[in-house]
Amino acid sequence: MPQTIHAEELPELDLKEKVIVYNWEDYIPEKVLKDFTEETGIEVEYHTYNNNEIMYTTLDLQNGRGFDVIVPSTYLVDKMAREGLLQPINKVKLENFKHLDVSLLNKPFDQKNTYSVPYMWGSTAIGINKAKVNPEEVTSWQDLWHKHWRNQLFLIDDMLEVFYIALALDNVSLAQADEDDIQRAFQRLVKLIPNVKRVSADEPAASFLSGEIDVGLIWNGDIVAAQEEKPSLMYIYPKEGVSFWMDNFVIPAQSQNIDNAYVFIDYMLRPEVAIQCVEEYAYATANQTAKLQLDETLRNNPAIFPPAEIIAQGEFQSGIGKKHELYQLYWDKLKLLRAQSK
Ligand code: SPD
Repeated sequence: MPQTIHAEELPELDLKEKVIVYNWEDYIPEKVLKDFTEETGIEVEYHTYNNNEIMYTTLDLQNGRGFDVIVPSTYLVDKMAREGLLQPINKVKLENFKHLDVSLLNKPFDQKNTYSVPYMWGSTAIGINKAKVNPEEVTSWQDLWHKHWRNQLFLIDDMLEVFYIALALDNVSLAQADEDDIQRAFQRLVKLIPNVKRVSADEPAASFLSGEIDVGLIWNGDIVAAQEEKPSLMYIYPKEGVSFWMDNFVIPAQSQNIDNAYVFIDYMLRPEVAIQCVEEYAYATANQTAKLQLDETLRNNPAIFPPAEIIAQGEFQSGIGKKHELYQLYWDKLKLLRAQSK
């Protein structure tokens, strides 16, 4: 649903300028958007998605038009840049670019950050309700296939994350996988279907909070943020490793409010703003200055900022080139099979 900070909510301001932002759901606090408008006089027309492919399809249907700032994950930055959907970032216009963690810059999906500015990053692993599930029962991705979990699992509706877990069991990375590997992963995932109760990316922690789900594949921030309401929720890194992703600000080639897009991105790069985003959503910020100023409980939380050995063991997602279509093909087949099995 579009969420707009309307001029009537800020009666003192004469808003002539706007920026149209298309972002993941629950990823920028409303207060940040309001403060931005109050300070800059730029109205934010805010739209959300909860899946990279939905975002891409929406942009495609609109012939690349309609948005000034989007926040795709790694492999979508690569795809969108290759397809000419993005415009190069003029870093001179981003005074706060200097706050970014250099270890998160110049990644293979956008080697010189020509098109993208890191925002937040995270992992996808196993969430459990330890009041109902013994953490010892889910130490490997393989454990999710156990018949004990029949019709009980949650899966995040995120194609690559789901393929990652099946590929990891064959010790194959998302980047290396060829068609045979993807097909084998698909076959494995077909066998997981009887255990799957819900597939969603819409408020992923909601079914854990309601008690409908006690175990599943989920993004770290969503489960960590939900711990405040339900402390028995826990995030587990399986022994085979996990996939890491990063969501990044980009400016579409067809943006109509380019200057305002820069003002918006630079505002989001302010350390004090980045801190508010981590505090609200429990994802790791790419902003090193902000990270150093974070409350220790957040900075030292291994589910938010994973220890080096967990990072080394996992796979940081990158471009997947033409394999995107292949993953999509098998993902659609899986969804169809699941629908038929219900
Ligand atoms: N609620 C915001 C979640 C953002 C998650 N982005 C994850 C992308 C992983 N492919």
